[in-house]
Amino acid sequence: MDGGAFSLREVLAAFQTCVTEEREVLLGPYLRGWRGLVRFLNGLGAIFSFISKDAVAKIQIMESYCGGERREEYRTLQSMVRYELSGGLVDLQRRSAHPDSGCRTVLRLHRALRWLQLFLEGLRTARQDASTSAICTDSYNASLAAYHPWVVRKAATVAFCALPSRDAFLEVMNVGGPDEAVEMLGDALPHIRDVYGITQELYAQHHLLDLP
Ligand code: 1PZ
Repeated sequence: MDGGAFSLREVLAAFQTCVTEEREVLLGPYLRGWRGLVRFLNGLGAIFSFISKDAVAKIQIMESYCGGERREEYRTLQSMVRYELSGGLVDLQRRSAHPDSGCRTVLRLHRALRWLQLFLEGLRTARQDASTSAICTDSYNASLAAYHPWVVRKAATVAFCALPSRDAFLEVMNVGGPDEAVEMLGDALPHIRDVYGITQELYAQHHLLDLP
């Protein structure tokens, strides 16, 4: 598959398969979705590599839990939270004994998923001649930016300027023409929203939304 054209449709479909009938979030497809997003991001240019590097590092941490000795505990987000909290495996005040808990690592991806949701929604509903970098900046400022120090915000804003026009962006998504791409986003977004909502509620319930 490497190097071959791949479609953002399949990537986003992973977030649809995340949610079980019991409304649990499966970590396998969740991480596969992120892998695909990173691959897509890398295709947009080297300027985004500082972003994708951090995302990959987090995905790798989670993949090692999911493929490790305690993989059963990391089948779903819900089982992970239960396991890590009951085992005292989460640093709640400052990063010390468990700096890379699954809970804090997923929280970073979860916050980025909110950005993705806003960005894709913006892209979907914007006028044809809208600026992708403006949509991206707006969605970033309304979500992730709050958690980033000034330097990161600055670097991110500079990188966003390298984004192609809306039409070109819809094109590289590789789902057909602009109309088809917009339609696909309309189908995919409710599932992303759903995954985000379930995670947000789970984390709020367990007071995990501010993990260091
Ligand atoms: C299409 C344009 C892509 C824009 C992506 C928007 C996100 C910008 C985020 C820039 C920050 C990257 C630098 C790393 C920051 C880390 O400090 C934080 C917190 O982690 P900690 O330091 O606490 O361990 N990391 C994050 O916030 C995770 C960011 C993941 C971004 C994934 C973007 C995937 C994009 C998919 C594109 C379709």
